Amino acid sequence: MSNIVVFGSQWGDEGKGKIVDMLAEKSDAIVRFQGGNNAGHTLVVDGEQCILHLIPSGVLHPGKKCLIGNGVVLDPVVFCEELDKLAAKGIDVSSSRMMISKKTHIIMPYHRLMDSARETSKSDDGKIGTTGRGIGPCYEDKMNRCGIRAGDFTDPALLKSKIAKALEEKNVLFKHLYGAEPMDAEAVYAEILPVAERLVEYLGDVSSAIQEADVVLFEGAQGTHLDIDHGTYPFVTSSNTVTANAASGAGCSPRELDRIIAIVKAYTTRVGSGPFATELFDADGDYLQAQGHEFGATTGRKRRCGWLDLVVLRESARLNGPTELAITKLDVLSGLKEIKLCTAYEYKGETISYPPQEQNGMAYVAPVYETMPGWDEDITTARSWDELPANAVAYLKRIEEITGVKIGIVSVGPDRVQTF
Ligand code: 2SA
Ligand code: GDP
Ligand code: MG
Repeated sequence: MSNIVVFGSQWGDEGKGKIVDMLAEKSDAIVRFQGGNNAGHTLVVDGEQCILHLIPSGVLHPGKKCLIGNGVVLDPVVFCEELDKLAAKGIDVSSSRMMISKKTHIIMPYHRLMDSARETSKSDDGKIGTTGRGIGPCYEDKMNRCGIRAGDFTDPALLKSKIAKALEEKNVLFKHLYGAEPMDAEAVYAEILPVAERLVEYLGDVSSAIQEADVVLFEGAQGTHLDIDHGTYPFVTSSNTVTANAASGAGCSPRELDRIIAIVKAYTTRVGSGPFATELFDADGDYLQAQGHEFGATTGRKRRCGWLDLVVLRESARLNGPTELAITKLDVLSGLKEIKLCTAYEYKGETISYPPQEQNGMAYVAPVYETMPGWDEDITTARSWDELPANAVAYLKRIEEITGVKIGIVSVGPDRVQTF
């Protein structure tokens, strides 16, 4: 059997969690390789909803290994809360199946404070609209080579000295630049120590665990256009969300990545700031938001909605090399008279097929649309292509045609079983 990578091909919230949960049944291990608890991955099984932020979306399948790779930034307090919530539902979250790489970087309270202080200090048009979870500041410390890693939890003296060192610099910024209260190193250490001690038993060598599993499912978070290099910079997250990072963020060779599944929402959403060419500000946009229940799974923010952008998908295909597409939320489009697809952009007097490369170029493109007829039927009980209305099939076929990638999975509702 071959390993699988699941990634978001738009701006996140494509329904990765649902598809990972579904594919986990036939996998041995599920591994997160980037991002942190900014992610909100929603699973629905027998009508019961479960939102995961850090723990891989395979956890509801007994016995599957759940791994946190080195490329993740982990808030240990949130991780413990998630363990406790799942345990209360009777799910095994013991260290016999859960593992955190010793190389995973740790989100500290001062990262969360830095995240919110920075956002508050920015003018409205400069705000990124982060989730406020401390993601960016934690990755900054990683790159600056002063981060705290999960492996440091085994050495309290080292942990204490790293906290003190980090705060020497950050407290100057808090006090003099952001007008925030400086943090006390002793208090931060005292807060983190019990959580650190609890997590020691979960630390391990994720690279080896991947080698030992027959089928590994790599679970991407956020989406390609939030990638730190390839996304709509600076309105992006602070990690590489593209599939190439599945290997380095989990600790294996790119040759281990076989089947690559692009998760594509049948329309487009974005949460947070940043350009969004096909965004709708009319009744159709409201319809997508309401029918799709488009609210952030972590922050509860209303998601911005718009038509499917195939320029965005073409770029995702180029960057990620998908072997197939998984189209989600097709059911949300039922009831629309006409559906639009953006096939190109007008930009600086030219028609272009890929997003502009210069910073914020996406803010100045005008979408070129194709219009297709919609359908009225409720498709949430469809379990094969044959059970879809002809117009829905035509819409899917057009997506295949323009992206040049075949559709392998179609999702017509939030529940695990609403898929074919
Ligand atoms: P951050 O917190 O530094 O990663 O924020 C930077 C940008 O990345 C966006 N971002 C996301 N976009 C979509 N979904 C995400 N997860 C949650 C969800 C979001 C929520 O599942 O709905 O609940 O609001 C996610 N995480 C980060 C973020 O909006 C910024 O634009
Ligand atoms: P992720 O971050 O990519 O895992 O996606 P989220 O969980 O943040 O958002 C996707 C939302 O759509 C969740 O509420 C899912 O339960 C829901 N969802 C997933 N697939 C479908 C689908 O095919 N149809 C409908 N109506 N909802 C879906
Ligand atoms: Mg999400």
